Amino acid sequence: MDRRPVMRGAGVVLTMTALVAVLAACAATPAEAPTTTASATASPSATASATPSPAVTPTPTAAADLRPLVPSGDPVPIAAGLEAPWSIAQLTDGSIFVSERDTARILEIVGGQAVPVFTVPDVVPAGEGGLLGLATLELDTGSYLYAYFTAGEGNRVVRMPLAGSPGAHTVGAVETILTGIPKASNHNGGRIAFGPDEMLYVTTGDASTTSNAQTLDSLGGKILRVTETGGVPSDNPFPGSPVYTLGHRNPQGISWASDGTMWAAEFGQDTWDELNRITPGANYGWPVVEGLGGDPTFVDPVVQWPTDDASPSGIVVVGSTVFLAGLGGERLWTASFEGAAAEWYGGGQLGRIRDVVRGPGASVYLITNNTDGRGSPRAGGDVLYQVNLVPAG
Ligand SMILES: [Ca+2]
Repeated sequence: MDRRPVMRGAGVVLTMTALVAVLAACAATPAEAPTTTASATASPSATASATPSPAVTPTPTAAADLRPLVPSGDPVPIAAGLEAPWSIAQLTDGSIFVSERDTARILEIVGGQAVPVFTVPDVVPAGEGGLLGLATLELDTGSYLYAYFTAGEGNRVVRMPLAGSPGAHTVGAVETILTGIPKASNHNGGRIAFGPDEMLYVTTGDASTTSNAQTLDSLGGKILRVTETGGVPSDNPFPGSPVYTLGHRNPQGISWASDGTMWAAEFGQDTWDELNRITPGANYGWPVVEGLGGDPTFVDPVVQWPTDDASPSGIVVVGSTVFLAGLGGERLWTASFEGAAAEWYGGGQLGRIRDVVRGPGASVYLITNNTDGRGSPRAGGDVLYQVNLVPAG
C-alpha cells in the first residue's frame, strides 16, 4: 500500500536538521530552573519472555540531536475553555485535535478557538472512562482519526475518515476496529498511537480487576499492538494475540525515541508510578510488583515516582528527553533514558496535566485537566499550552 509517513506520537514530522537549527537559535539557559529530584532509578532487568522483536526500523540519529532538552519560560496558552480534555492529535499540516472525555467531543483548535468537529456516538462516560485517546493516520488514500473510548460493554477503538481542510475538518462514518477491552469506573488506560513500525499501539488498564494484567486472555492491563484495521500482526510476541506487553496497571502514556525504542508510563496504586522501557512480550509486574521489584521475572521501571508527585498520563519523547504529563503531581516531568528526572511548573502553576505531545519546532503541547472531577476547575476551563524547549545546561 502506498502511504505517506505515519504520524507518530505527537505526529509533527520535524527533521533533525531543523531541530538542531531551532535549538541552536535558542538561548542556552532555561528561564526556569528545574527542581532536581531524587527519583529512584534502575537499569531495566532482563525481559521475562524470549520473544522475537517486531521489525522496527531504527532511524539513524546524529549525536547532537540527543542533547537533553528542558522547558524554557512559561507555557504559552493556545486555546482555553476545554472540558476534561484527554488527548491531543495532529496532522502533518499542523491541524490540532483534542478529545473531551465526558462530552465525547472532538475539537479542532482553530485560531485559538476550540471548534467542535464531531461528537463520537456510543461513548458512555463514567468515572475515568469516556472519550479518551486520539491518533491520526495519513495515507495517500485518505486520512483517519482513531479514538479509544468507553462504550456500554467495554472499551473499544474506532476509526473515522477525516475530510475537509485545516480549520474545517469533517468526520465520516465510525468503524469499530477493536473491542473486548474491559472497562471499569477506574483504570481504563486509553492512550493510542502509531509506532514507527506503522502499527497501532493501545494502552489498557486493569479495569480494577488486578488479575487481568497477568492474564493473556484478557485485553486489560496491557499494551496492545494491532494493524490499522485492528488485525493481529503476524510478528506479535504472543501468536494470534494483540497483546504486546503485560503486567500493567493503568498505562496512559506511550512514545518512541528516534532509534525505535518504545517508552510507556503508568499509574501506580499507592506507592510508585512508573516510566518503563517497553520490549515486546515483556511482563511489567503488576499486580505482583509495583515499582522496582528486583524480580527477574518482571521488567523494572527506569524511573519510579511517589504517586503524589507524578501520576503520569501522556508522554512524549523528544530527542533524548521523555516528557511526562503529571496529573496528581500537577507538574510536567522530564526524564532521561538513563532515569534522571526533573520537574517543571509545579506549585499549582498549571494544575493537573493530562497529555503532552510534540509541538512545532522545538516545543511540546500540553493540556491541563482541572475540570476532570479530581482537580479544582479554574476560570476559563482547561487550556492547551505550548512549551518551548531549549538544550539543558
Ligand atoms: Ca511495573
